Amino acid sequence: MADNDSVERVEAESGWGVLHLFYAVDRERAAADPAGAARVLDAVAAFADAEHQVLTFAVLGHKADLGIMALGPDLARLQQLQHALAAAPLRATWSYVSLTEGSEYTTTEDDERARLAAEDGVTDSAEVEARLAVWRDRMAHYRENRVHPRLPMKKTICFYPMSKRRTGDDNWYSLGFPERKRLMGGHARVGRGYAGRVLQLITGSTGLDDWEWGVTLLADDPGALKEIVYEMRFDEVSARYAEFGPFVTGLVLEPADALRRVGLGT
Ligand code: 76R
Repeated sequence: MADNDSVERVEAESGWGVLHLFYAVDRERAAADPAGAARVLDAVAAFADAEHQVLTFAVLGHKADLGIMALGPDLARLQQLQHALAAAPLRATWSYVSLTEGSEYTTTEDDERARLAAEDGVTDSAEVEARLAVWRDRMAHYRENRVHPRLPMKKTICFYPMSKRRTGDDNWYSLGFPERKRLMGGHARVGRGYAGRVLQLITGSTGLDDWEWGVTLLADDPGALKEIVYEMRFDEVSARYAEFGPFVTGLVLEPADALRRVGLGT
């Protein structure tokens, strides 16, 4: 990837590109290619910079051996990473393309003002303003993390794609905005119960890949991955309106460690 800079950047006006890549190690090619691991490490190192990030993981189960989640503003750089990896002794088993996004259901200032009055009994205008200033700061940070994430190293990762249902009476897209927003409020409440235990990155893929979102969950405790998905199944947004693709789970490791664990490199 030495010619990174010679390729024209391709960026979305809003949102970063996210590529989930899944590979099986090609044992025959790996045995014949002592530089196999170095090819992967070089490709990953050439991709990563202050904005472009890669998480590597050893996959549990037979859907893949190695998982690579790459994200950053430049889709051309993502494609270059994918292309560089094609030279390694790996066989692609699956991939997923999405973009980071803000949410149309995020709490607005008016929502928060109403909540302050209803739940916290705060109506004095000076205090409302002070509370809103803190809230604005937190939300700006939250939105920034969602659209321009820098993912932390957690021990385990789970990735799956999902869509909202569009059948019969259960058509998410024929609901009005206030109803969707109300339902998403319940979803967010369940999610907030996992603050600090599960980090989620929801990336949009409508028009880009086979499902509507990619869901990436990171947690030190693999049990938390199971717990959050289970609890969400009871929430109406998931119980009634969600459809899910395949789930892949892995152990997040530094790239060289991940490669060793899957039998590439020493
Ligand atoms: O305002 C906000 O951005 C926070 C509220 C919020 C939104 C809008 C939120 C909170 N999510 C939002 C949107 Mn979510 N989320 C999932 C899954 O397995 C399943 O059943 C569903 C997969 C999980 C585990 C999860 C976790 N969320 C979305 C959307 C887009 C919907 C749309 O635009 O129509 C999807 C597809 C989706 C799916 N969600 C949270 C979580 C968690 C843990 C939170 C709390 C985050 C926090 O407040 O820190």
